Amino acid sequence: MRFRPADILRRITTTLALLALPLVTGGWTSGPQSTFDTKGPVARAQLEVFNVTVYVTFAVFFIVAGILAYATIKYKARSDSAEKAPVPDQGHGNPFIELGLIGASIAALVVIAVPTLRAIWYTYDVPEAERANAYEVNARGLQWWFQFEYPLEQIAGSGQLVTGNELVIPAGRPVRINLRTSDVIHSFWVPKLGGKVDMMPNRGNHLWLQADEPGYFWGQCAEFCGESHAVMRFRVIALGAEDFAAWLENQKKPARDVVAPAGAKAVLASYDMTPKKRNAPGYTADFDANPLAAWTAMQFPEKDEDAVLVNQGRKLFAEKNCVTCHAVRGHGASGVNAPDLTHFGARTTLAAGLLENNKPNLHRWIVDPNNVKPGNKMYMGVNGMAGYMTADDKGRMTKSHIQVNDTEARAIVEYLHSLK
Ligand code: HEC
Ligand SMILES: [Cu+2]
Repeated sequence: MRFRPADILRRITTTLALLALPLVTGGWTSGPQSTFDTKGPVARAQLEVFNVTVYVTFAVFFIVAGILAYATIKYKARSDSAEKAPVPDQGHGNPFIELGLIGASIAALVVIAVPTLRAIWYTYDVPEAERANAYEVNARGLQWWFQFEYPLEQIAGSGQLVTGNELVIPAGRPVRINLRTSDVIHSFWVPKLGGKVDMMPNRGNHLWLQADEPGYFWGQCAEFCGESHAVMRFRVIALGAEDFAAWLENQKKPARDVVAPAGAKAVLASYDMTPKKRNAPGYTADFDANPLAAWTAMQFPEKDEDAVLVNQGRKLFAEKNCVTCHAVRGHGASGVNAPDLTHFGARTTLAAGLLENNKPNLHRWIVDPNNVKPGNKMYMGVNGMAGYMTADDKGRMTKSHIQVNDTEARAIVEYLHSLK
């Protein structure tokens, strides 16, 4: 088979054009999990290491590919007789070229090593000078969701503040995150802010990150940890100093009580159950356009809250055994195997960042969690607590333990959304 130089050139340009396509269209540089769109110093340090490595390896690639292309075209056999000609005398290498190549390789590695080592030290822990200003939280991985503990925020009678799946941090301050796991290895990663560091059994890892400004960021478990690994997500919400203090104050309060006026009747709230599909399943356009504003709006009780329904839901939450796994501080629920729901109504996502926390999505989750997130522990049971399914006497997951019908789900949704 013979290639003409024009053919080779066409192939090379097509390949390069294909590789460059995501760059041109912004496919690599935007999106909620892009590491190119950095929003904090740790992520920037990591991007810098990536860039330096890319520049050096691209330079090596173009030099080698250029020499190869030059030799291929220039010394190509252009006729049948040239093709059959004997191989010319082979040289034995030139010591200057060989030493030069060794030297150049070492130089290239040094160019990569210097910023790499600097970044390893910088990203390992909060810099000495800023330690006094740092905030500290613990992040714990569980199949397949995240728990966040605030050791600096103690609540009388119930220990430290605990939340799930949404980590709220102060913007403009370094945050040291102690990484723990309750089961297998997970990994903590917030692409725009920093990561990833593994959460290892019996080993205390940590990392730090900082958000330049208030914002809403996506996080993701980055270590394969079982069936729902790919949808083990979380969010980081960075707030200005005042907003952060206000958020903490509200979180430390027990769950909100909603009192129904005497004689009030429930109006069955109706909502469209069609799943909304945009960038991520269940996300609405409003939410995508400004997630931080959507988050802020969720901190306040809903205007059309149905007090009677809320209280029916509160009763059902206990009757359906949701309390065996979930805690709702102040409402008699103190389960420890699942996300704390004390202020669940103020979170923007559900099922570990998988879906927007709106009523139709929450409804789907409560009626049939396995349909939303296959294999999850709310459905399968966890630590000996029966979930929606429970084992029969032969250990098979067959009997359905918790069943929630549509009417009941509407009440539970109203209750959970009242928990601001
Ligand atoms: C066997 C323990 C168990 C029981 C019982 C249980 N859950 Fe859960 N629940 C979980 C676990 C585990 C998760 C996290 C699932 C995931 O994201 O993988 C969860 C997640 C949730 C979430 C989403 C929380 C978040 O921050 O993403 C809601 C809401 C919820 N459960 C409501 C309920 C309701 C209502 C009931 C009762 C009808 C109930 N759960 C019963 C274990 C349980
Ligand atoms: Cu994981």
